[in-house]
Amino acid sequence: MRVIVDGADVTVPEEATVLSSVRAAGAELPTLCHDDRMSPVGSCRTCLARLDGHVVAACVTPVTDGAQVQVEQEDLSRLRRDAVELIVSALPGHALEGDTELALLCRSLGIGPAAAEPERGRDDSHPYVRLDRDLCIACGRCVRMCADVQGTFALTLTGRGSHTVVAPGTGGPWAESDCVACGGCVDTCPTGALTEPGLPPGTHLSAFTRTRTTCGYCGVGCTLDVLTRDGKIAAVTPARDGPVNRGHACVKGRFAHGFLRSPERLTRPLLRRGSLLEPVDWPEALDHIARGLRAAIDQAGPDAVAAISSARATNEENYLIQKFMRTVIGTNNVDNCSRLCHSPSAAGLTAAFGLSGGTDSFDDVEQADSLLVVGANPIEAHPVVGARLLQHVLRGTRLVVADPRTVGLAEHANVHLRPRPGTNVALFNGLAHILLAEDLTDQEFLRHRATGLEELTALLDDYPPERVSAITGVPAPDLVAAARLYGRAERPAIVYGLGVTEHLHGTDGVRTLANLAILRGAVGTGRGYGVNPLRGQNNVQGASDMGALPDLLPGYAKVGDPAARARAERAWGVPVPRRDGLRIPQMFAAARAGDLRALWIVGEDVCATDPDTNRVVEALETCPLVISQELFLSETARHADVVLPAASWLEKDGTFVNFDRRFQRICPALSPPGQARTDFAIVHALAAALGADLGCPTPAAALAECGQVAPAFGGISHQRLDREGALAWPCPDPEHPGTPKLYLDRFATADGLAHLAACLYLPPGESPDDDYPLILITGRRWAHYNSGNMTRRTDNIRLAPTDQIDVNPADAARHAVRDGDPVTVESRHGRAALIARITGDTAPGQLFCAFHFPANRVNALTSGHTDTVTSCPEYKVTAVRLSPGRPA
Ligand SMILES: Nc1nc2c(c(=O)[nH]1)N[C@H]1C(S)=C(S)[C@@H](COP(=O)(O)OP(=O)(O)OC[C@H]3O[C@@H](n4cnc5c(=O)[nH]c(N)nc54)[C@H](O)[C@@H]3O)O[C@H]1N2
Ligand SMILES: Nc1nc2c(c(=O)[nH]1)N[C@H]1C(S)=C(S)[C@@H](COP(=O)(O)OP(=O)(O)OC[C@H]3O[C@@H](n4cnc5c(=O)[nH]c(N)nc54)[C@H](O)[C@@H]3O)O[C@H]1N2
Ligand SMILES: [Mo]
Repeated sequence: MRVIVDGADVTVPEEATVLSSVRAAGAELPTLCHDDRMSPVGSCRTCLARLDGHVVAACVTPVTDGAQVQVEQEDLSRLRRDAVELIVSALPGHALEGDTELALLCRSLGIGPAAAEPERGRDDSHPYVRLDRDLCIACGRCVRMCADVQGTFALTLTGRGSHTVVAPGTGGPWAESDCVACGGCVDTCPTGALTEPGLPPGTHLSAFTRTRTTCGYCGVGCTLDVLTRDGKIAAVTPARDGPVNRGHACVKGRFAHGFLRSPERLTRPLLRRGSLLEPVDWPEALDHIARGLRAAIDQAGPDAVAAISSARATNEENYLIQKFMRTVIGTNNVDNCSRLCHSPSAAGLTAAFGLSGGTDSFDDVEQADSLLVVGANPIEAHPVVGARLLQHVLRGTRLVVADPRTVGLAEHANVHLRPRPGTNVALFNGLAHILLAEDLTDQEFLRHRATGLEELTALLDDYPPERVSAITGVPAPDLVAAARLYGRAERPAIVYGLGVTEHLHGTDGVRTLANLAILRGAVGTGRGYGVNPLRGQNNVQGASDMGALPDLLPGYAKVGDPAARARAERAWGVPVPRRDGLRIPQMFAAARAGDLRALWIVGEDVCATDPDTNRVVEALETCPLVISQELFLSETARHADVVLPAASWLEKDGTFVNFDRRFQRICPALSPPGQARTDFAIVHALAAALGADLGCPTPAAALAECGQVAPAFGGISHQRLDREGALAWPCPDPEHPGTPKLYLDRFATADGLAHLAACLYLPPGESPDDDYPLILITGRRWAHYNSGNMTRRTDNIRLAPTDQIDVNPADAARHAVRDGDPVTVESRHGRAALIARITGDTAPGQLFCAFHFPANRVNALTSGHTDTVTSCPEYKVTAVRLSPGRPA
């Protein structure tokens, strides 16, 4: 529609307000109580404008076609100025210092100085959020940010009249509140009442350098602006135009950067001399490695060398590492932590649909009218996605959560299915049985676009609700209710996590979950948003896309396929080994057997995060040359022969691929400390030490070369990403817009059809018995990240100082364990020491803990059982026993 703003014609969308029309006309209004990320309230009276003759608050007033809006009028300016002056009159002098929204506004209006006496005091209890109550104008933006964007509802306004001020809803200090430190309140505060330590009140932002990059923690891929000065990070702010985060962030991306300047950061290479790791210079370290690699190859051939590439590192680094292994060493022994995580997704989704990635973009998933969230805890593990899902549910979308625990989203679910850990295949078969029995399938889709229905139908006869209920422990009526919510929705979507994959039959779990979308015709059509894994690490999708896998080249071409090898050989100019390489668990087994003679581990703390720690340590101790490329002296680095100091994501140039297949740029905000180098530079140096040249002198050149080897990435370049922003693969040529939603024409399988899978339910690798009567589930907590090597070296340690183990009250009573007690947990494989947290979030007979504090040795408990198809560890099911007190 058309609106006239101060005489000028502007075109605005249907839902436009006076404020958005004014902005569309290129004019500005002060908006002290408004932020586009939340719904407007119109309380501060600073955005007054005239609409068809009436004075209105612009932020809350809609416009109609042909409306006349006036902004530049004498009386309006005076009213706005009066409103601001009234607000400022209650504030103390320091209110107008620095570059807050209020200070800038007052400077532009010539208002000041403020002069009230400070009287309400500060709350500095929290490491990241500081409150100066005297600067609070009770605009409520922080409260709405916490509710409307983050969904934590931790804040409220208390007090009366001019004494109204923000406070945690729990009363008491901020540090003890429900706040999860997303930073949204700080970000929106217009006055400096809420600040973060790096940008205290009075800060002038022009003094900082701003670098746009992508978060290097989880796979969500938040766009962040990093503010630096004098070689240090002052603050990280979420970008309003970030395609996934849209101005939001979480405690990790926003605040957990203190590890960068930790005194424990590695700044020099280390070389083992006896029991000590001693600092050496790069030439000596590289020479030692080169001699070790040559010796390994001379003694036992190139397959005696293996590399674990890093899902924390960039695409370009992963590309270079696999190229190094394949062309300089001559082996396919290269893998990445996708093995421990979503390798069953890669295998399962490829078998079902043809490509190794989620089927739809998250923006689409957010349009679903029914969500099935399975074995995922996005509120803690992918907080920005979790917040978006939660808001979607609060707006009325129906939600089924399938998780043995009462995870954050489960509290808002229409149906919460709580299957026994390890029984997903029975659960999904049971849901499929009901879809068929109640005719909730898409017959047309099944006839033309899918295959395998007959076999599946026959199998599903054996999965009626009663039997499924007996296996899973989920009441039959809940199964029926969940199947109907999914089956009757017009646009359902499935989102899932490690609760599906990290099992003995994880790939079967992915296949049988995909069955639901196929039966319902909710994938590759406009009638639903497919099956979407919440990939874990910042670049785990990318590490696999780049071919850091033992059986697959860049772009998922099979190593065994002569045509694929020929394509790579053309680009690389050397033969590519044809035999599949070792997977991570096989690397350790080969090392223990004496067959693997050199292992290069980049950015993975295998002694903390791989299962059955004692056996991993044995492997490293047997292997003659272990190289750990790290930020810190991790558990793994302690067992290495050479430790190489690496740069972190905030110090690097390149790209990551996020969970919905988007390539995004990362740019260095700082230089690496001391002699630390980027993984990119280290691979090149290692190649040079062996007399080889890998080509690809820059990250941009590496991605360009990758595009020649892998046609799906052929249209993606640094230049284009810098110009256009994120691009979802497949993107085969420079004119291609990318493919956020897959399979609209056909599936990428050989026959173009979606493949239903008839998988029998088989029990998990471990079940409770008299010796080990409880089932331990392991997973994540919000404040720490995986091995914890980074987050433990930030102030997040003040938010969560230790790992706790969740115990159901019934089990706690039986084992004489009270909340906060130290406990010992034992499995067939090892023993761990934890602190008990008594909670009904875990079901009786089940325990839950994270693995963020390696010193507690949680992964000494987990078993060597792995997914039968992909070797992904069964982290989610371990039989254990619990006893009060610390280990003897
Ligand atoms: N704060 C934080 N965020 C992270 C990480 C972190 O360490 N900390 N790590 C990142 C990484 S690498 C990854 S892969 C992602 C992981 O993200 P998620 O997959 O969400 O993480 P988890 O907590 O490991 O597991 C998810 C859920 O699976 C459930 N589950 C266990 N067994 C079963 C089962 O048999 N059936 C079903 N239906 N559910 C089950 C668990 O109860 C748990 O709530 O998070 C990423 N984000
Ligand atoms: N019990 C249990 N164990 C689990 C899981 C579980 O659910 N339960 N989940 C598994 C999963 S899904 C995953 S992904 C793994 C994760 O396991 P890891 O990959 O081992 O965990 P991270 O803490 O992410 O560690 C990576 C290491 O890389 C270093 N690093 C960070 N950035 C860079 C970089 O740019 N370059 C280099 N060279 N180093 C860098 C960090 O200091 C850190 O030590 O853990 C697995 N372990
Ligand atoms: Mo992961």
